[in-house]
Amino acid sequence: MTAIIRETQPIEGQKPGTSGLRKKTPVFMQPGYLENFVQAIFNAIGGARGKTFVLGGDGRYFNDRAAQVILKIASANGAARVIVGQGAILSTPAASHLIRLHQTDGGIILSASHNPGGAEEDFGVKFNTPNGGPAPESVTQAIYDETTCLREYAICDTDDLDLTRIGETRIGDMVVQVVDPVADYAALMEKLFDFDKLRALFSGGFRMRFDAMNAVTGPYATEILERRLGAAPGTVVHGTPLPDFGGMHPDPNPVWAKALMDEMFGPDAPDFGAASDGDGDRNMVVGRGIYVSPSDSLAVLAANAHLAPGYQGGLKGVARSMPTSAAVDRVANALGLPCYETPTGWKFFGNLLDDARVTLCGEESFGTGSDHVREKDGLWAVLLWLNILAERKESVEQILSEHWREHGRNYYSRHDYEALPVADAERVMGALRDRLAALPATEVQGMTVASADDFSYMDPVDGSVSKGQGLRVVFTDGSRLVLRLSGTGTEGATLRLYVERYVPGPEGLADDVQSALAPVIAAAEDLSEIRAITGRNAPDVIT
Ligand code: G16
Repeated sequence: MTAIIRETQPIEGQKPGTSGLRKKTPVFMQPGYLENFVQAIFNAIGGARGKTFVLGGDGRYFNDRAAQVILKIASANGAARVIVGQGAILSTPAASHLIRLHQTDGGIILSASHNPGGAEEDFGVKFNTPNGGPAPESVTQAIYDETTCLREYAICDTDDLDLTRIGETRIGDMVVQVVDPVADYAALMEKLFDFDKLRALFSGGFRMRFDAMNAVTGPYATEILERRLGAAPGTVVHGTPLPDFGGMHPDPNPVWAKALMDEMFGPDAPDFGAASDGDGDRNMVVGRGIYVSPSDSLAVLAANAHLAPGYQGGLKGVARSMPTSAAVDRVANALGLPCYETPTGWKFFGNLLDDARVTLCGEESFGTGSDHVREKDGLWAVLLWLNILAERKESVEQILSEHWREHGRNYYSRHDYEALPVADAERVMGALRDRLAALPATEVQGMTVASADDFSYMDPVDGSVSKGQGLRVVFTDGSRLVLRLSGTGTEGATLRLYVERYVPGPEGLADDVQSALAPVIAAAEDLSEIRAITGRNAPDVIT
């Protein structure tokens, strides 16, 4: 086995987005593309020599071959050990846990998350730091800088390893430790939740459907829900991870998890439904006949987390991304907890969690998590819901209604305009940005603008500043609209419009969401002319 140095050229466009580098699979499969990026990661963190990393991915097309390449590059760069999930499989939260459990120097996660997978679909590579979380902007910028001047990479000229067998092998001096991808994660869940109570819940006839969307959570959910908790066989559907997710779009929302929604709103619906995404960090929760928006889910979990053993001492604080609704703020206020508002991207929660300022965080994009790892965690959120249901012995609908009665309801929705020409999307953003300064005190659709700005965040722990994180217009009645460009797409630009309206109750807590938000949606069109500029009549996805 020899380590060889290959000459290369910088490749344009290797700038990590909201969550790592995501591109079409054929782009990643071009000669040198993956190699350059991985070498840039190692260069940016001061080299790999003597270090230990975790490696795994969500099993999408090219996952297996990419893992082999990364192992060969790691070895040639002098890494001491790489801990790999069996078959190069690890869910994102499980990878985060392994990075922390073994106190490694970080990890490489192969995933484009909720984006479709396959030979012509999406692939991605993400570096997580030793705290288990996505690399902060300072690190992703350093990686990008490396990609712009890279002239060579090191790689071992050797056969592929057998990653299907648990145990240790080597590439040169580097140990490759193949581990069960599920075991350590499941053990962590057993510590956080009352598995006896959950077993009793299921043996008492509680019925659940978990749609793993042919993605990575299948084996995790089957082991935990069906084997350890005794949920009926068949509780987990689409439980086998497939390289193309069986053609599914593994994004757990009412549009892409339609079969689950139909079942939960149909006759004889189970008590509880949930879905997870490509790499297992997102979740959608549905009760019988009622959908739980991610922002409401975060608020309900914050209000009830103390019912689960892992959180019985209460929460230190909560955090949400700026476009996420303020429902959790109301809970924090009622409980006297600090509440932080960060830019979109889980990486912004890392410092708050490490500094023990918050216990729970969440985002409107179907992400919820806690300080148990440094990623959002889909199955964790589902188990916390189950623990709460087991303790409260009420339905999802009862819990939500009571929550709104107590705290009021933040009606909320996100409208996505996908695959727009970049220039059109930028024109929409530019048009609104130019008007922001003049908006306060003006009237739009019968509402008065209280404030309007381009969100900028100063990390309270390290003082770093992130600018240009989304345009927001807040009205005096607490209604709000936010416009930002997605940082995770691979095709053109995706424009996201987030709309919110607060109703204190007791009247008007059970209205249709889109109708309740109609004035804010109309105000968004007045101010940004999305439809006029893009020529689109309606959003592609509404969540
Ligand atoms: C990633 C980030 C999330 C973010 C989401 C949407 O999720 O980890 O923090 O909310 O993207 O980002 P955007 O609106 O920029 O597309 P995931 O599940 O794709 O890793």
